[in-house]
Amino acid sequence: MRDKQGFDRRGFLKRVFVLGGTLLLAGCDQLSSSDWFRRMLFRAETLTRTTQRAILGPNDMAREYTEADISPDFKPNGSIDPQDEDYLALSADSFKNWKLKVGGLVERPMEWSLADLRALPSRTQITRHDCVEGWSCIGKWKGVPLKTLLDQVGLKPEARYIVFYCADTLDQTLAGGAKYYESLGLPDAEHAQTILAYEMNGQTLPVAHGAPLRLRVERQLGYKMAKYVMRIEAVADYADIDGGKGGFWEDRGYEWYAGI
Ligand SMILES: Nc1nc2c(c(=O)[nH]1)N[C@H]1C(S)=C(S)[C@@H](COP(=O)(O)O)O[C@H]1N2
Ligand SMILES: [Mo]
Repeated sequence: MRDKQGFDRRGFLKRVFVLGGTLLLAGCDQLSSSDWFRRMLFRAETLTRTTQRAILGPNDMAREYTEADISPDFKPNGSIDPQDEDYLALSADSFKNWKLKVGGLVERPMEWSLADLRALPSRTQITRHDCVEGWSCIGKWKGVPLKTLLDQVGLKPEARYIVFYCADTLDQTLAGGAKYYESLGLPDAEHAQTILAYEMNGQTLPVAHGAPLRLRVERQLGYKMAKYVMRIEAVADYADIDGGKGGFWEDRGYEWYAGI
């Protein structure tokens, strides 16, 4: 982003945050007479992690914690016991007949059973989950990086978003029977910490937390992390899916990009 004078503010802010106070102080005398710099300084004080993350770029990693930090009771939220018929049929035999379908704008649509997914290289991460409702819990997640699957199916050049279709109807009255779904842009979909988790805290993923498979996208809020994932689709646009805003909660007013 360049302003009228051609000054690259985003690049400047990035260096300020990367190098810390040194650059800020060094540049201060020359720049403090400029109006926008005073505004920027004011904003810098109130900058949230949201903005810092956005400034630091798509490959910035979310903080990872140690075993000792794991929350003794990780709060399950939203759907915690889906009663949808298809889901009950699959959970009845421990998801042996469940398959993750990946299609849409891909070269080779594919399906994976849980055993297939477990046989792929995995990533384990201890991260903090922040819910928009104002609580956080730290948990350990093991799963397959989403990028591994996307590489296998081969995204077509038109693919811009990855959509996750879930098994659950969150609330019949609230949602009018709509199933939960979510979507990510490619930078978050391909991020190293974006995994499809089948284990939580060393155990098979419990139903309350999204069995058999749930998304972890560590630099965004909890509602982006689709649980009970059945199908994944690469699309050019999500405007024609359900309410058109890219997710169950987005269709009900939440931000599509829920950066933290
Ligand atoms: N399919 C589905 N995914 C979902 C939800 C849901 O209701 N259904 N709730 C979301 C919200 S708001 C949060 S905070 C997290 C909760 O994950 P947890 O149950 O593991 O705490 O799941 C997210 N993913
Ligand atoms: Mo949430």
